Amino acid sequence: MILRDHEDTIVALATPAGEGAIAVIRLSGPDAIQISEKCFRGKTAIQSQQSHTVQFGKIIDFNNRTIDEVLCTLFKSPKSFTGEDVVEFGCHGGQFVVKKVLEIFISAGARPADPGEFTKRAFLNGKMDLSQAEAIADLIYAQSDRAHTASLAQLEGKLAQNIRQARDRLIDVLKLMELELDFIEDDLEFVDKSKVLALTEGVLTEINVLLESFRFGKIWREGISAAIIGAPNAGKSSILNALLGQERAIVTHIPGTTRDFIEESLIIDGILFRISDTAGIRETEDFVEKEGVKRTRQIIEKSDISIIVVDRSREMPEEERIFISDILTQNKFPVMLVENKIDLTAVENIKSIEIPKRITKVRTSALQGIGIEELKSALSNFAESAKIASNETSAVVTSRRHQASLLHAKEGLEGAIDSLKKKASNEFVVVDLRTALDALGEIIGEVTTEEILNDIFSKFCIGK
Ligand SMILES: Nc1nc2c(ncn2[C@@H]2O[C@H](COP(=O)(O)OP(=O)(O)OP(=O)(O)O)[C@@H](O)[C@H]2O)c(=O)[nH]1
Ligand SMILES: [Mg+2]
Repeated sequence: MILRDHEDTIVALATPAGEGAIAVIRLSGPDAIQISEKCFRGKTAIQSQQSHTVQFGKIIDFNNRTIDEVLCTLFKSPKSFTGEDVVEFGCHGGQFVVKKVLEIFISAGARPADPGEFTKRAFLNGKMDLSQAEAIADLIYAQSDRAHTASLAQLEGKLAQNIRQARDRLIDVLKLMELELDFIEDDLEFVDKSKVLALTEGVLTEINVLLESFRFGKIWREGISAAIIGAPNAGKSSILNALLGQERAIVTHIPGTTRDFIEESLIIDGILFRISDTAGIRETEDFVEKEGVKRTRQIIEKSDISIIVVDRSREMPEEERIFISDILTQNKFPVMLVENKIDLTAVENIKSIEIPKRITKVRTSALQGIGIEELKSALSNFAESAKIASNETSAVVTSRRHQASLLHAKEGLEGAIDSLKKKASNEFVVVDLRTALDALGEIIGEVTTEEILNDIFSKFCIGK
């Protein structure tokens, strides 16, 4: 654990910047009460105010001028968000007032807080573990129901609980192994290695379950990336607009209208979709076509799902047919097929594509808004199928940082299991078990470096 100098008292605006009915300015630190006292005139001194109560009063500057009428709420250490003395002032929400009040507190001895510093202090004072602190940022930034549920579960400490259990078990194993190391000269073996192996394998299984949960955890937190691809003029931009219910992408009858990559967010059944509209796969010049195909393939590989759009009213060029058949039959990346322009007379071209049964097919007329709801349900079904074994009570890994640490722990455990099976000497097993233990510790902050902390808390907003 890194101990930082917490002698100073920090101040920041805790509500969003800009005009609002009220703005909350928060101070935390050993001098929070004393500094507040200098700038506040209420019925009683803050010193004698009861913790967790509010009193009305005024903020005054050093010339005794009233700056604002405020409500002062006191949270005495250790029963506060940060664990330190915390004073919160509810001011009127004007930008000028806020700036002025902040200036007064700063000249009275407070320091402007760094991003996430309140939460960081809460973590360092043992108010929460690291994964819970991160959950706060996730909760603030949650854009969908699912992201909200997942971050709330993490805030309640579900993930931390699982990690702690796994660590406790590893610590037991390590104690046994290290004890034996002490007696290495005596060539004493008093640990049942098959038991150690079984325990380690048990922990590995749990880690694998958590890693598996990242498949949908990632979706909950970051949403699903869905790319709309297809030939020029197939109606890709029209479909994006129809899904969004607004004219976001430019639609014309000229093939090659969309040149850039457009991405928009859409929530379907509580899941966030990040839908991108791409330039069509070119067919004019040989070179450009190849480039286009290459790029489209890359997009398909990177996206969680690709929506392939074909124009039913147009003969499909051979290259396009081969390309699409190839993608559909490969079964490498999740795709669905949209046959667009069903309001027009269909040509037979679609029939010549081999469409495997597992591929979801939707028929649309983006122009007339037909089939758009079906497309949304298809996307929603895809999201549902991606979250497989999840249930509301099990821990879900949603953060890439946690995934990286879990992968690291997995490596360590696999190494230890390998050494145990090979009957390698204890040192090897111990080193790998320690690696796993530390990697797990990084998730909840039992093992941490200033670097990890700064990286996490710098992503927070100031005042949090
Ligand atoms: N009749 C009919 N026309 C459509 C339909 N969907 C799109 N269009 C028309 O097809 C033309 C091309 O539509 P876009 O949405 O720009 O097609 P795109 O695939 O984005 O084209 P590029 O960006 O050029 O690759 C426009 O004139 C649209 O109005 C449809 O369902 N029915
Ligand atoms: Mg377009």
